Amino acid sequence: MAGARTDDSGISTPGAGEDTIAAIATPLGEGGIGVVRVSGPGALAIAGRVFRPSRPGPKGPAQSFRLRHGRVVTAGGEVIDEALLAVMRGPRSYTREDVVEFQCHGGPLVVRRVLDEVLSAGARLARPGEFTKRAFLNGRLDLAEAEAVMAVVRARTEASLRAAMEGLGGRLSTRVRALQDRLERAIAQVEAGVDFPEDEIDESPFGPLRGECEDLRSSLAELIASAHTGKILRHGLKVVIAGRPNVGKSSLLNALLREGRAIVTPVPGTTRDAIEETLDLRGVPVRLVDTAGLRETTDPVESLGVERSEEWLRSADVVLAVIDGAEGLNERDRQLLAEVWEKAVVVANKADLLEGARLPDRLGEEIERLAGGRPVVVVSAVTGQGLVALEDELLRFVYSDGAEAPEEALVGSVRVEESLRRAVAALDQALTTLAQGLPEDLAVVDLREAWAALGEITGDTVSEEILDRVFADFCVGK
Ligand SMILES: Nc1nc2c(ncn2[C@@H]2O[C@H](COP(=O)(O)OP(=O)(O)O)[C@@H](O)[C@H]2O)c(=O)[nH]1
Ligand SMILES: [Mg+2]
Repeated sequence: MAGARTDDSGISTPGAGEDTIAAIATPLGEGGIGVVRVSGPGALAIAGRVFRPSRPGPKGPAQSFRLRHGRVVTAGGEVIDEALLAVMRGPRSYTREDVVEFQCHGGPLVVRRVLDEVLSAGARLARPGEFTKRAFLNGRLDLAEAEAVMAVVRARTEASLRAAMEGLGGRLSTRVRALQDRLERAIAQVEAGVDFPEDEIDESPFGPLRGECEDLRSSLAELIASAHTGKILRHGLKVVIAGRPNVGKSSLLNALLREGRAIVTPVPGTTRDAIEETLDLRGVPVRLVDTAGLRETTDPVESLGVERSEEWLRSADVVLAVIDGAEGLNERDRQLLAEVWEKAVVVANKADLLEGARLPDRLGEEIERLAGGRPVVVVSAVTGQGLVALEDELLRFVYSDGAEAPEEALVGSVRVEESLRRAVAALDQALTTLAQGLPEDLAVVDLREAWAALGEITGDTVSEEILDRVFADFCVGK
């Protein structure tokens, strides 16, 4: 069993596993099997109390990694279910504690009753993420990997899953630890230099440290840049479809959702003023928002609606500024383009009504001028012309210099991004100190701070508060 962990900063986190926790690990509902998971020092004893094997097993403790068939029974001897019992003794288990799992029939009531029995036999109900938290506290996963567990669970598209699996495989953690090692070496060198200042008097002592700090800083900046892609792969690219009435916004949404492109969320996130659907666009989750009613009123009293639509536009990663290619621009189109061009893809719809299915030169030139060189795609929501090109444009927003493929999107969490930014700020401070020609040992404080900020990513230097925040986001039973 793990004791309390204490790190250099003196922050201690309570050891996992004084008690034994239990939860339903499968979704509630009808299914092939339902799993009740139990972890902690009492797991085996609890299994002994509620589980009657159908055949007498080997004497002594149950064998690890063997399934046993039997029945789950109440204290009074009533049979609740026929089940398989899996025993995974610590430390070779998910939490590194003794773990048992009951594989029951997958009905909501039967699984619930098995859990109740396990709780009466001495376990306590697990909090969300508590199994993974124990895995972290017992050193099986670091904090970045623990976060990746939930990213894997939540992934709904191929690229999202690939990025999450990189995190679970420890790629981010490895990179971060390597940077921490370099910081440690730099600190050690400075401290050695401080102890023996006369020895090094002739060599320019500030040069190498400054170079190393700049190098570290750019490695961190690269990781931060990958957060752009990482966050999109976790939360979806938010694409807001905007334009005046009748240009074909709703038709465009439907065309983009057409067969072959799976809708990720079966229930559309409908709000009063917009419809949102998440679709799988070549492996990338894209949240398409049709701002029904966006500026569809000329009534100034309805300014609330306008404010809302402004909010939608602000929150968008990309705005599809839809115009009617056959009608050309009016004042409202021009206003919209002026407002959103920076993150816009201009979509000239109704190409099927255009001669030769292309924009008249003068219209094309005006759009070019208004949209400051942003991409213009000519489409038809009716015939499907131009939709593939539009998708290409959308995907261009996903990958960046920091990450050109899902595997490179190592940073997907805001928490990690914040820690990286704090490490960069500390290095900047160190660089300022060095640039001012102040003694190197003054920069050591900042280097230590950068080191500690990086340690928060893997959880080596982390407060209980951050831990609670990370695991509160988990599902029960994970
Ligand atoms: N010919 C043609 N008509 C279209 C196209 N897209 C939409 N429409 C028509 O334009 C009208 C308005 O479309 P709608 O999607 O409701 O526009 P919204 O008000 O911007 O959501 C409807 O009658 C659509 O059938 C298109 O690409 N070509
Ligand atoms: Mg509409």
